[in-house]
Amino acid sequence: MVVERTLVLIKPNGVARGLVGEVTARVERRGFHLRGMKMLRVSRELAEKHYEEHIGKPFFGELVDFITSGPIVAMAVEGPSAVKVVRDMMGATDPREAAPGTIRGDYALEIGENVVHGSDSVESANRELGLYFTAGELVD
Ligand code: D4T
Repeated sequence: MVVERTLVLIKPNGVARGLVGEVTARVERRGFHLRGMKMLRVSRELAEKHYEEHIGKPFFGELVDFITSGPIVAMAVEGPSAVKVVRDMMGATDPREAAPGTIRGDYALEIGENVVHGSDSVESANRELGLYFTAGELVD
């Protein structure tokens, strides 16, 4: 069994709609452990670092505008194969294609406002956790 850590973000529309408890409960009830959690307002600088792979794409401006538009909740989530399992729980990036029972399949309709983010690889998770948390903000 490979225990991994991944970054989960509850995006501004998820926080505004009162879905913090719902998303967190799903993650915890699945059996994952929270190793860090905070609410923050994402700066444009942080957003551009987080989404650097999308620089130059047509949706990049809107992506940065959206993630900086209000407070988010960031979580460091740990457990077996956390990267893949958490993304499976979130469903497809485009919520219209996300299966019912997934977070996006139950709570979203627009790709630009898809409620949650989950790291897409162990390498991305390590990089992204380092963007959102200092070592001292994570527990073992
Ligand atoms: P995030 O990063 O939000 O978890 O999304 P994914 O990992 O599932 O998907 P992604 O990196 O391909 O896209 C990042 C972010 O951009 C938005 N987006 C994406 C968009 O608004 N229009 C698009 O055409 C695409 C591909 C949604 C998620």
